[in-house]
Amino acid sequence: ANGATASGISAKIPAVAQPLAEEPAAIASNINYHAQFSPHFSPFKFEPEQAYYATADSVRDRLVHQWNETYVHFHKVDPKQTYYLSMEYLQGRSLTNAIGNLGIQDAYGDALKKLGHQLEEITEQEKDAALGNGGLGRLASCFLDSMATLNLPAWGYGLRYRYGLFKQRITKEGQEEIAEDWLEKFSPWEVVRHDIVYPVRFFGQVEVNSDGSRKWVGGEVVQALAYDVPIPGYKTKNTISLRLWEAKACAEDFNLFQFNDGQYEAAAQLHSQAQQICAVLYPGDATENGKLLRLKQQFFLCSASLQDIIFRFKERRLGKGSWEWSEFPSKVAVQLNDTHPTLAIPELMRLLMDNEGLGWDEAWDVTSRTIAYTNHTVLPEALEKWSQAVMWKLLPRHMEIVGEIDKRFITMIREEHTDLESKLPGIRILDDNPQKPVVRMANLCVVSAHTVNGVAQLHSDILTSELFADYVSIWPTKFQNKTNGITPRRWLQFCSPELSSIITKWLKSEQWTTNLDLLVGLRQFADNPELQAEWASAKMANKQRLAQYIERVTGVNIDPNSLFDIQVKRIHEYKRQLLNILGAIYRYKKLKEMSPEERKNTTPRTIMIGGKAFATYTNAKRIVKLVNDVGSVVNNDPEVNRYLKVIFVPNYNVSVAEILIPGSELSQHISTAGMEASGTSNMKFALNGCLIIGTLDGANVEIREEIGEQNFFLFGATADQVPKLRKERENGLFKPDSRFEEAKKFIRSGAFGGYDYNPLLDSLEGNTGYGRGDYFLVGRDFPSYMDAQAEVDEAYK
Ligand code: 4GP
Repeated sequence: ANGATASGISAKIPAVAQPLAEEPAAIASNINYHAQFSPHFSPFKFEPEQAYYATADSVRDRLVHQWNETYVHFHKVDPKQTYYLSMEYLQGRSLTNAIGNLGIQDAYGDALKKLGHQLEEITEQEKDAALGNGGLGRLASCFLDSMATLNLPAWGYGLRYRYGLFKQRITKEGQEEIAEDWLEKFSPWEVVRHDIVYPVRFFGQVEVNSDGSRKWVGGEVVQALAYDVPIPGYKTKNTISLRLWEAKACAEDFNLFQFNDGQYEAAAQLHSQAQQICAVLYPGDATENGKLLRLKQQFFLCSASLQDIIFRFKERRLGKGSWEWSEFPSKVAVQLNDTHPTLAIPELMRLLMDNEGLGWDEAWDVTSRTIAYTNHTVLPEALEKWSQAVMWKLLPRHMEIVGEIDKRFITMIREEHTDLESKLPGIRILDDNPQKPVVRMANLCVVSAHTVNGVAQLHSDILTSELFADYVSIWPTKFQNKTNGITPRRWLQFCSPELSSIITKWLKSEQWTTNLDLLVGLRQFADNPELQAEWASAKMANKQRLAQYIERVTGVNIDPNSLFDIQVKRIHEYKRQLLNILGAIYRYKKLKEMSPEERKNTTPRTIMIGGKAFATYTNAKRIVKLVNDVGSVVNNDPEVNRYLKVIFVPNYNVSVAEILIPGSELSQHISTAGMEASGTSNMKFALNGCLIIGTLDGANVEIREEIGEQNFFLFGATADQVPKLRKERENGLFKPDSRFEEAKKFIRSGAFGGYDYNPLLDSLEGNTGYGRGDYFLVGRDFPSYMDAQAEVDEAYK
């Protein structure tokens, strides 16, 4: 993005200073028009669901208008374009965001009133578009919003999964996954582009032509069809595209002969194979078939997107007379969202060499100046490695290219960096270990991309000092930090209108919505009782809304006067939801031991935990079960449930976050230091006036600097202490705190039911006996965590 700004998008799309002048009456008639003339339902029905679709159609008309203008404008100006390649986008709902960005929410609210509906109820009808898992996918969606708002010429590319992230249902057994049918009816926010179709090949073989050039032929070819989603910027006409690819077979792939012969499945085999590609987000990859399908998905995204990017480049260059391929990197920036789209590297090389006739050196120069890579995690299991055998089978030409990149890298090290020669087995791209030869995708990215970034300062430091340390002396300027961010529109302005208007009132300006630094202007009023009262009343309103939501989805009544303490994110051992629930269990046990008088002096708390566990991640699912079991006991215990409630918030997603975060007072970001690359919900909570309890990890470090130590309850080991502590633990030198032992013992006693929690608890024991070493240092950090929680209780009073 910086590059694009620097290269000068001279003709920015003019900002629309005033919200579009739209009369509610005219909008109402437009909604009516859609209910009748683009009817997806009987035109005689106008229940909230029908009203939602008609409203969305009407909003989309406005978006399409700006969208077309944006395209024409950038086509004429031909600036450098940023292309974000991501296997995940967690868009959430679009209606509130679209009318908010267009500045027409009041007009739409009034129009709907005229039609007998409430805007809030209508927006509730929308299903979340959850084409992602967690932070990485939501970051991609926040970037799209931000790039549109900054008037950047940017595109997002992704896949149009038929089923997004599963719906989480909580039963007596714990988490159950159900297919999320976000396209059950249809999505009003996408437009199919029947004119934008590219062939994508799999399998086949490489042919050598008489001139020595190579060509990939044979195999299977599927069609990539574009579905475009308009992404409006805030208070600007700039409306960019999220282009999602769907896989289709051609008509001739349907075997009529077989069909007429009664072989229905065989006749449609190629069609169903094509459909599998975009069927689900993250197909299980425990089997060989699953691995192949996932690799197919990744290549499908890369190939279709690059063909489209090259097509657009050529189309625009042709209008400018003569041009050179060497100009490509000054017109195209391709950002890889983690290693999932790494195949863009060999695919761009292939397209340039085999289709466009460039030589290796020229193609390599263009590719490496075009591609940049963002790393989102240091967890070894998330650093992708693909079997060389599977790659040769599915993408033979790409394996030739990857092999050549690897060979040239080795030669370069041997000739120019002899000091690194002994490191070659770890830093080269191919791992030729005969037991399991693989391609290391992160190494391919680091070797090929012109920049590599981490997503918070601490994480970027870990990349250069540990994960990618050996590459730093080869390319000292390649490595950067880009701390993550979030859109303040969705995550404050639209999800907490009360708090937003207070901020705007005191700052006497709304400019903070595009320049968050201006929030510092509130500091001078921090002690003003009037502001404090307004602030507290907005927080209370958000807590009440949250309490109503919790009652609706769990049946549990929670007290808005208790401290609302929230941890929501994917369930993972390194994120340590287990530390949180162990703390809650200890709290419960102590409350039980207190006299009624003593209890009155405690700080009543409602602990809410939400998040999805990957379907095959057993320990994560046990944690979900434990939180639910603890909730069942605590919430039904009349002796103490005025002082403590434990809620598992089911089916956490973007729109649930929009209710939870504004109602939060304390939020937990308690990962083992060094393991959470950044975190982004920490930013959303802090932005909503919520205090944080956390470790010095990821973006917590930078957030703490901004919000001040007094607003951050710090505990736990630091990243540089972790390796030594793990060693100590392994060597039996760790002495657990008695509170930690007590909490575990309480669970083992069956206080929370008969489920066998031993395997989960055993993971917290030392390496001696049955333990698995407490790799995430829950035991080590437990005492300081409990101390920090005690400070929280005091502060809340
Ligand atoms: C996540 C990281 O775990 C999180 O710390 C970070 O904030 C987020 O990416 C965005 O950078 N990683 C993933 C993943 O979601 O799938 O690796």
